[in-house]
Amino acid sequence: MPKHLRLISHKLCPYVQRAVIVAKEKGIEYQRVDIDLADKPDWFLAISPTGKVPVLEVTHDDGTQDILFESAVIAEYLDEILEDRLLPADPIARARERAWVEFASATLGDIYQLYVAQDRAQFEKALASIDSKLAQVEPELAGTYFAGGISASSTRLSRRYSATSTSSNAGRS
Ligand SMILES: N[C@@H](CCC(=O)N[C@@H](CS)C(=O)NCC(=O)O)C(=O)O
Repeated sequence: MPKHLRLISHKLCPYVQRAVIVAKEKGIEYQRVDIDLADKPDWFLAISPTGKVPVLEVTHDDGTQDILFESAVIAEYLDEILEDRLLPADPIARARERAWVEFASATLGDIYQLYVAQDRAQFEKALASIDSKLAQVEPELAGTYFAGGISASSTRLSRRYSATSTSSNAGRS
């Protein structure tokens, strides 16, 4: 085990949560530092190749440090430094799990597009992409609260976006 782990984070980032979940599940101690992504500190920009969180600063017993970035990589590293792996030992089973992690990354990316859509067409495009991804996982989740909740909230979000666009356009003409 390394001497110290520092997780550079943001309090709302779902990618950070991957690292947090693995660390908590395995009982790994770490220090969390939340930064302001709208005003990234210079020390963070100096160590982060992508400018994104999470970043994990690993301090070894001899005082040397390594910087890890990308949430899936950080999560796997945390899984590997203590026994009782979360990822399966069988190569095919492990490859499958990694593939679904990538799938989840793409889904989170689509959800982010909902927040930054500039117009209704972009918003609908992101929704369609999320729906097509959920359609692939929903058979396994059929009848659960999660599947129904997400579909219902997609519909509500779409309606809310229409209402917001209408009201924000009102008065401009
Ligand atoms: N592929 C990256 C995505 C991380 C990511 O998008 N983090 C967002 C916050 S949730 C971020 O740092 N955004 C800041 C920026 O893009 O400038 C990962 O899995 O770690």
